[in-house]
Amino acid sequence: MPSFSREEVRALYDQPLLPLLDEARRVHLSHHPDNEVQLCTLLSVKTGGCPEDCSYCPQSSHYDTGTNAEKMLDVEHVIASARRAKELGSTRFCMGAAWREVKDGPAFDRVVDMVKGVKDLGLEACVTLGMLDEKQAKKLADAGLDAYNHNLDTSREHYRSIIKTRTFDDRLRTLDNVRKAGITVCSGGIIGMGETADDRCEMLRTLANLEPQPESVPINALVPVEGTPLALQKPVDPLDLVRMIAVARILMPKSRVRLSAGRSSLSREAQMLCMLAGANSIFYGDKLLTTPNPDEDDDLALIRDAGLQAMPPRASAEAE
Ligand code: SAM
Ligand code: DTB
Ligand code: SF4
Repeated sequence: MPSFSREEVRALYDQPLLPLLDEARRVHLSHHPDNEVQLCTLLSVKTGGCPEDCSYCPQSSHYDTGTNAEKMLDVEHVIASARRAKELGSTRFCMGAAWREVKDGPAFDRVVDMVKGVKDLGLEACVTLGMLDEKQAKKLADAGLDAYNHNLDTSREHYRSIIKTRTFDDRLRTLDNVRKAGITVCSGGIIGMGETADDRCEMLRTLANLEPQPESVPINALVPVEGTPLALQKPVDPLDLVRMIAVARILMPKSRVRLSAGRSSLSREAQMLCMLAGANSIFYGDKLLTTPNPDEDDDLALIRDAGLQAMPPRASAEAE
């Protein structure tokens, strides 16, 4: 099992971009020769009013962002959205709730029903609901859930300046509960939050040293949202995103690396470089959870022009 050192990861990250891309591409092609990009659709099933204070998040009740607490969606609405996503070509449906943690009761039971409904459509199902204990994870696994998204977001050190209401260890504990329940792990992070290159490397190192490694690694570029403490952050250099994806690809050869939030401010060229660096999934559909995402048609054109193809539904029944 890999156990990467700080120095090893930093040495990878510090390579000049083209040799780094060569290596990432080589690793990518030897583990993912199919040239496929998985399309995943996100839906916020419970928006806003979150008690956590994540500095990047429009859904935190600590900040005045214009995103307010809404009622939880009903199961029928969610299944109708999932059906639409499937018709448009998505093979994975990810449902998000602005919760600090899962609490047993009717709201959680409703999520369980949503998962069952999404699975009945033959889609992969992923949820992101905040912290979770082992019993709750087991309940989701029994409903057929394929993956649980819970991002580390940044390095252990930088974490405390981004989020004060929970710890990095809380995060790792939930990932452990998810893993023990037999659900695949989706965990990644965000760049553009004032972190250093060391923070970026440490985040990737923590993910890559998990045993087993996460099956899914979303790499987000901060979407700056007015009202959040990070609203005025300098936009990330797209080549930093490329670099981050390349290092993730090399450290986690088998994982699906997802080019996640932030694509609306990237050129087609930058997105293609991300795919060259090893990204083999995007969020598809004109909305992420609360912020915009590129139009479906533009994304299909991008994939076609890159000579790639959308992953067909065949693998959708099995977990990534
Ligand atoms: N409340 C749950 C949690 O925090 O795990 C689930 C929902 S939360 C919105 C899921 C992830 O979205 C966060 O971990 C973060 O990585 C990402 N995210 C939230 N706001 C973002 C933003 N403005 N830009 C980029 N990524 C963001
Ligand atoms: C992830 O890493 N990115 C997605 C998904 N996992 C849940 C969420 C991005 C959210 C971007 C801000 C918003 O739309 O609210
Ligand atoms: Fe809440 Fe998740 Fe947003 Fe943090 S990232 S404020 S936990 S919804």
